Amino acid sequence: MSTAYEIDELAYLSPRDFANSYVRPARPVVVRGALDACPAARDWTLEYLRRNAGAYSASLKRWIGGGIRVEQMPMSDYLDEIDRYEDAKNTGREQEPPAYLHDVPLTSVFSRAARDLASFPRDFFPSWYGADWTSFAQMFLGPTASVTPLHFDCLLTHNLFFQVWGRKRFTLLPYRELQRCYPYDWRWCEVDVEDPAHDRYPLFRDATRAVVVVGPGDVLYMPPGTLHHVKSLDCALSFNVDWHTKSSAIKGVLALARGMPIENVYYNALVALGMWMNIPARRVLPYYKAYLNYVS
Ligand SMILES: O=C(O)CCC(=O)C(=O)O
Ligand SMILES: [Fe+2]
Repeated sequence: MSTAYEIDELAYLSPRDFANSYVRPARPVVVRGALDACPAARDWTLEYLRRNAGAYSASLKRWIGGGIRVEQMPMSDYLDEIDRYEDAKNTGREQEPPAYLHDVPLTSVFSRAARDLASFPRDFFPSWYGADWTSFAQMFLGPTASVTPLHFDCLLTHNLFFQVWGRKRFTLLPYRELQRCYPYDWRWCEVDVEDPAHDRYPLFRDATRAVVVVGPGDVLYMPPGTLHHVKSLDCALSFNVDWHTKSSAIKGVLALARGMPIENVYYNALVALGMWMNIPARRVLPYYKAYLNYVS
């Protein structure tokens, strides 16, 4: 049987304890309500999106047969689709769910993200990111039951995941369990944690895993390589920051030898160069930006 993999849940965590007790030993952690004081937690509603980003061309994803299909749609139409789907669900009518607005640059949708998140302590991130950390954030908006299949983050970055509203259920496995999850295409896994088909994927039975539900205001930390499957329990808005330390950036370059795609290595090299040569994040960002729209 699988053995336990514990995730600490805290009501408060200082940046220093975060670095020493979680980042350094590569332990995941959830900080409940860490976003509560930020205007983003209150202001970033569906109505706000309709008013301020209705014309934004939303890049939506569906996972089909081991691949990803991307479609474009104006945000206002996407919000209509979500409304229709959630209404139908609430009255017991089943419909094909809308696709998932998945992993797009946060500031392209929330132009005032830096201001609306300014009260989140920026020293959760290495000082290199400074006040520019929101420019590295990626957002996720999807209907109830949206799923991101099991994977690890493709640059082997640290991940701080911010749940703005709605709930998501994360199933986490440490990187050492990768081979028990039947990986393909560098970062994806064949096994479906919700329906693991043990006869086809027998190694998964013994894989250590943890389940944690994040809700409004919660922040989840995942160390580099953490395998995660994410299921939205409600219509949900989230964002994350994939970030490096000096050490993970170097490891991210050396991962070329372990099969990391060359494009990923390039993005890691940019951050490594920036961090080790003291080139400010805002000067690296123009080159790194393509990663924020990179589907892999
Ligand atoms: O929220 C999701 O559906 C996926 C999140 C994720 O994969 C990430 O933050 O890296
Ligand atoms: Fe991820």
